[in-house]
Amino acid sequence: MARVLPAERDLRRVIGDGERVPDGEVEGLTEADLIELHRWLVLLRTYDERSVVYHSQGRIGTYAIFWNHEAMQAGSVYALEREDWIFPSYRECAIGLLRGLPAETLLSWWRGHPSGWWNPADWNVASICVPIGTHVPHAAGLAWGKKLRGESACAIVYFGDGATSEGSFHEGANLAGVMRAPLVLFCNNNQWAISTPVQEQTAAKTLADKAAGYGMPGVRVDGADVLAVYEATREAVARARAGEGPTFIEAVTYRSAPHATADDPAAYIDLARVEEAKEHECLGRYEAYLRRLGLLSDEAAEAVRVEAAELMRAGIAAAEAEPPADLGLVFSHAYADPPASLEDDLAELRRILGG
Ligand SMILES: Cc1ncc(C[n+]2csc(CCOP(=O)(O)OP(=O)(O)O)c2C)c(N)n1
Ligand SMILES: [Mg+2]
Repeated sequence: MARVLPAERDLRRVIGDGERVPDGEVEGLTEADLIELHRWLVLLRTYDERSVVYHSQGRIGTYAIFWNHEAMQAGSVYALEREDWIFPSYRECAIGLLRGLPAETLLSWWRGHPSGWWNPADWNVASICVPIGTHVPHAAGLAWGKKLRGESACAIVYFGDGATSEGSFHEGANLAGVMRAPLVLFCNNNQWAISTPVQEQTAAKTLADKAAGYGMPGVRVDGADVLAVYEATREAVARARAGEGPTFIEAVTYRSAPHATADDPAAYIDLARVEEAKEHECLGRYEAYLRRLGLLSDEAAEAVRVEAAELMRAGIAAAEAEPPADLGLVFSHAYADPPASLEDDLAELRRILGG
């Protein structure tokens, strides 16, 4: 048993372990809700596992794996209404699937193809943010705007433990606090920012402690417990809609996959700790919970997996059937009047690559 880090103490949990720790339940969730949440988890898990395979086959580019982060994403989105806005980071790249965004679009994004772009207003899902934390002020601004217009919608913004060291995180959190913006700041604390451990990221005892500095509550949950995440987010959303302002949620897990397909964590991570995290990964834990309640059979689980696998198969086929994008796109949208040197570069690119 690995050492329990401060990050992992006193976390809110609903799902027990089938032995010593009893199962709890979340008021208001029906059996149909519990089963739908399972479908969402499987959808995300399948997207992630297939993407790693597609990357190794050279069919998508470098990919940021989110294996064992699915409970944070599914649990929190389940607490939202369709009118609420989602601001994902690269770690939540596939979260739009939960709103019906096609797998083809997301896979095209990872193929670097313009058919991977979408209009955020069609899904209330902002574009995937790769710069760390720069979307936090965007989300704060959108949420504040909703409040100024007297609308009931709120926003949720996802970022990692490392992002809490970025200026834009602090600017966004401060603005949301001062304006009492209806915003949920959702921190995926997977305890690593690539190779920097959370203990070297902050001198604070917990990341949730940072919330106090912005006058908002900081809540800590087990990030591999989809029901605890759902319940904490539901409370944060209720606060937001009631005009009580933002909430910071710190959802704790342990990154049990490489940072991305270009990373070799064996160079820095505690591999025994990774194995332990894998043993308690969020989908398996939730399936065991559903089975204890008599809500999941082998056949039902298999049917959900087959449905998700089919969605991915169709998605990658459609993404690969897209005609190549015009090379001129590499240079457009940067200048109203492009300098001549760019024209020369484009001509050279066309000569080398054709098209
Ligand atoms: C502004 C900025 N600086 C640096 C990077 C390079 N970078 C990519 S991922 C990453 C670590 C982020 O860690 P964390 O916020 O914990 O998120 P996680 O990847 O663990 O989900 C860094 C520093 C970046 N993308 N953007
Ligand atoms: Mg991290």
